[in-house]
Amino acid sequence: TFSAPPETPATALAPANSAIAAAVREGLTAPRKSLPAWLFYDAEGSRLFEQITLLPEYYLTRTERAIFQAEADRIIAAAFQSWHQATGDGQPTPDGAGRLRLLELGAGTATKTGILLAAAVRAQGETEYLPIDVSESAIAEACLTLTETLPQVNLQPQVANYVTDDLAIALHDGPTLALYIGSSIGNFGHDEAVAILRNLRAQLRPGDTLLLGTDLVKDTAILEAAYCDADRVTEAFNLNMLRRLNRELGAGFDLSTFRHVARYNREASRIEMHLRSTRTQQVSIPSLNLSIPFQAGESIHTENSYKFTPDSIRHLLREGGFAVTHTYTDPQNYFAVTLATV
Ligand code: AVI
Repeated sequence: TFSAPPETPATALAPANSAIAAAVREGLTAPRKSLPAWLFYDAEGSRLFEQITLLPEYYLTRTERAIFQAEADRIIAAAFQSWHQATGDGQPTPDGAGRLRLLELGAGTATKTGILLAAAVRAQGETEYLPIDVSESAIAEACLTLTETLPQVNLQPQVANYVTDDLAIALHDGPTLALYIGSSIGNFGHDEAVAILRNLRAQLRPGDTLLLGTDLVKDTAILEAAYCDADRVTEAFNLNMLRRLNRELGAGFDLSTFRHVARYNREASRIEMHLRSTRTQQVSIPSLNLSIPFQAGESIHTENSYKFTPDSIRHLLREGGFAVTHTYTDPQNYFAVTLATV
């Protein structure tokens, strides 16, 4: 059992911690325990995720990058083509009207985006880029790198949460190519994923395009290895969530009593990550006046990472208000980059 006396509301914590407190209270007092995946990304979690993207088992990042390297010029040309078909407008004029701008949801540090931006610069010269991210520091880092490497990119960063808030994007007198890459959409369930696409769709006009990066369904062993690597970086990434709760909420998780679990659920088409308690125990979270009971073998569900097929991508996009025009993939068919139009 747990106790949650009303005299210690989550709002008594520092404001930055109140969202965390509410999520932890809700997730750990439910019959099936869970914590939201956004809790992974404190400074240490973001550093560990960067390390994951370099692991030999984690094929996602390097495969998507290779697709961009091979297809960037064609992707930019296809985005122009879609705009041309919908509006009849031709090439950008010398005063800059009709230029393609790039917008990115969850831009992070935008390392792969540079490949697409460079292709846009090759096609039209000066290019506007609107990175949108909840993390101000990630956007600042992205802008710093791009200013040095691609001076023809004109940066219009926006700090916003595209999951919880309506987007508000400035009007533009040419085509917009929106990027939602890195398989980020895979960390949301179907309804939330559709809501994110519709939120974006509401800001776009006929002929604008979306480039969506998604991981594809494949052999279970390959998928599970990507989330359970030999160097145990993903284990550290998963356990860091508990370390964060210890630090930020004063929770008493003993990390040595939780095991990292990553399993592919084929019916649901998703990798599920869990933290499994190796023993029966109570974990106290004094700042929330909670004591959380764990049975031996009971787990906290920390993440879903959905895997797609060409059909499921097309259906998801259609529900979000987009029609697929082009699909780009790698020779092994591990990852898909899909261009869709409004
Ligand atoms: C950020 N996201 C796309 C990653 C994924 O593959 O679902 C997060 C991750 N979790 C464990 N490893 C990587």
